[in-house]
Amino acid sequence: MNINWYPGHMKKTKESIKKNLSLVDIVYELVDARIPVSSQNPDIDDIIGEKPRIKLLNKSDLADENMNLEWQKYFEEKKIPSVLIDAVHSRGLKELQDLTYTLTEKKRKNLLKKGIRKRPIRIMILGIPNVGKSTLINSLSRRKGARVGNKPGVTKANQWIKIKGDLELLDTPGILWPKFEDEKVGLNLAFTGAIKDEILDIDTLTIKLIERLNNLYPEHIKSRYKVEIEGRSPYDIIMEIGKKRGTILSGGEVDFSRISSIIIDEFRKGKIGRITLERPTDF
Ligand SMILES: Nc1nc2c(ncn2[C@@H]2O[C@H](COP(=O)(O)OP(=O)(O)O)[C@@H](O)[C@H]2O)c(=O)[nH]1
Ligand SMILES: [Mg+2]
Repeated sequence: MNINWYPGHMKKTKESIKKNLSLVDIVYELVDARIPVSSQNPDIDDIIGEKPRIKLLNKSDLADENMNLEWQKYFEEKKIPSVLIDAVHSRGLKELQDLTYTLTEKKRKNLLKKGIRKRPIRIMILGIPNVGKSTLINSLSRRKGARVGNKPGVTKANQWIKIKGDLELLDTPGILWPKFEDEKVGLNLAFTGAIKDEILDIDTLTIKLIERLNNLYPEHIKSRYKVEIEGRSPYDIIMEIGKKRGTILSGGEVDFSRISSIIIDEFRKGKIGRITLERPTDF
């Protein structure tokens, strides 16, 4: 990850997030809909505590539509409200706002009862790197981008962005670490591009990806690359794709690394199809 996580840093991060949490009424916890478990922080429940929370299954445009629904069911059973969103294309944001109002209704009423003047409902975003936090902040603040307290001389510490009605968003998201000691998690983060080609060389990563897709979405591979996959090793499949695509070295051999980066890139862009790498039934 581009952030160097070490125990001291993690402790500090946790503390500063907890401080910010005390300022908000509700948390938007962002995960990647293609890998909802691998893209979450292992200590998230402890960090959020009793604060109302919405699990945002972001990049849902890249994930398998059936699996999106399965994951929502899974979180519903765990009493965690969730919304499918696509931060790039601003999809799911209306539903998110409605749910935010619903989940903060009690708080709103309590404030009124105590005679506290109407104040905005405050939100903060939490998530691991590359899960889409900045993109979401931009989408949410696009129309009503006016910043509160963003004047010269006003401390930069906490800036609130008005998003809609009486909703305000903390402009700095809480950046958390994934469960990076887990090899499976590392692979999932590498496949989806959350970790940029740091843990494995691209050739091995692509072999592992094809192996995974052969099990989960064989039809996607066949229809994207028009290759036979039955009885073939991932290595052979990649070689075959290389031949078809003409990624050939001057000696006539397939340029394995080049075709590997093409395949990984196409996967990350959703060109192989909508794919979810984790299944609720495995958890
Ligand atoms: N397809 C798709 N891409 C997304 C979505 N949200 C974010 N991204 C992309 O994911 C990458 C990381 O997003 P960014 O907002 O920088 O992540 P951050 O590190 O959490 O702030 C960028 O290339 C975004 O364009 C989404 O909902 N769908
Ligand atoms: Mg960011």
